[in-house]
Amino acid sequence: MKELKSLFQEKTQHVQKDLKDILKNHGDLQVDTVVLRQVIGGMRGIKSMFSETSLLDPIDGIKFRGYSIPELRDSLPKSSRGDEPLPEGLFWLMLTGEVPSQSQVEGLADDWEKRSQVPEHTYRMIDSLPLDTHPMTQFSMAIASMQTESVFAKKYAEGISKMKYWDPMYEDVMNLIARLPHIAAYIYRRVYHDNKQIKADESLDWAANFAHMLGNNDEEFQDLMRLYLTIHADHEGGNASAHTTHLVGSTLSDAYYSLSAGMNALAGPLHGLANQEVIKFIFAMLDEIGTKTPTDEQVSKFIHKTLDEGRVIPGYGHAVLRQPDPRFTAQKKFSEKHLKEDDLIQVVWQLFRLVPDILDGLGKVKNPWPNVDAHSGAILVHYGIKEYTFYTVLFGVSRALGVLSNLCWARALGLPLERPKSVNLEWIKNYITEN
Ligand code: NMX
Ligand code: MLT
Repeated sequence: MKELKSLFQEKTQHVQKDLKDILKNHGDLQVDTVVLRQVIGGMRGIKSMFSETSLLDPIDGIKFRGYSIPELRDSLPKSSRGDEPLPEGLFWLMLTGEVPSQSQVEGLADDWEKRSQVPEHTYRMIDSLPLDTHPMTQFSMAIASMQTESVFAKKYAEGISKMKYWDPMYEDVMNLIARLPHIAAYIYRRVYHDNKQIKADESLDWAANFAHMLGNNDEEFQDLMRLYLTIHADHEGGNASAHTTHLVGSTLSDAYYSLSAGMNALAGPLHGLANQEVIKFIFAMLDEIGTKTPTDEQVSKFIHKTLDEGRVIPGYGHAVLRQPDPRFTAQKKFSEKHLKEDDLIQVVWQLFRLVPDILDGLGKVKNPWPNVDAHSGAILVHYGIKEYTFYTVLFGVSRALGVLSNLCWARALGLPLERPKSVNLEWIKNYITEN
């Protein structure tokens, strides 16, 4: 899409100039201090990365280019058949900083549709994997297998100037995003529906077509997918999937290698796999208690038992947030509108009433509130997507929008190889002695 590409280029030139001036005039300005607890404790809170697409506040939650989730729901273009924002619009916003018009998002959806042909060898590679291969493994491998198509890798091999890196990166990113729903739906239908594949419907927007290829043409489900794919897209630069994608990309690996790596980070239970863990936890609880409508006392007992076994309560806690996640709240609002009577949704809300006090009582959990993963599974079950080992793939299709727009920015701004310094125990002991 020429319009988006040239607008992106224009925007990057302004930011490039600002960064150059900032580095020249304020490059030595201190923005943070680092204590040993952070060196040993997962670098929590250290301001050390640059990412334009979104910013996370511990209390207010995520803002995409200054827009909170409720603001996005008001401002981004919508389908004529739904109330939720089109994820195409969020991608445009993250890439350019501007809210697109209706015709601009439609043009972007058309462009992705034109780029959506997945190479045959990728399907063959997926087909060669055992059916019980985790869908995230299939997804990550499928993404890596398409690296044969990388325009960036080809141009780099031909000796392209570093000033032009952004251009083939943009092409790779657009091609990849266009293909992801097709790969994800292929994996879903292969693993859970006897490989009965559903052809794309070119008349639909990106999210609705994905819903269609998964096998559900209910307009409410299509709208849920628009919301889902919008709210999971980005969570500033430091989260594990965004950071991994950025780190790998900083070596000038192309978008296929970088996203595949980012998806491997998302596949961990403390990160994106938590969405599958939440519904597993709820099903195990209901199974053990023997009812779909447990009492508060029964639920509390199960939560305590889980904690006593040395396990975490999935879907609760966060490395940055210190309030209920606005992405949880957005899903709760959707459910209040459409799914109020659903027993499983009621259990999600019951956990929301009970878990925070219990976690608070442990005296060590910094954020006892629900995160994005606490709600999504129960909604998906309602619309027939009961196969929870697939849930993180859905998260991944959305997360690609954020981490890949970041990759475009990184190449356009010429961001360097990321390479922090590590220290060993001897160094730490010497440092303590000296200080
Ligand atoms: N249940 C039980 N214990 C918890 C929880 C929880 N939900 N959250 C934090 N803690 C514990 C944590 O394990 C640690 O214990 P210890 O000192 O014994 O090692 C202690 O509380 C302090 O951890 P925090 O500083 O509060 O949390 P941290 O920043 O290290 O980790 C998470 C953040 C998200 C990894 C953590 O809250 C967690 O494990 N949550 C459950 C998994 C989850 O929902 N992950 C999804 C996050 C969102 N996403 O999609 O990525
Ligand atoms: C995310 O969406 O990436 C998670 O909430 C984790 C994080 O922000 O660290």
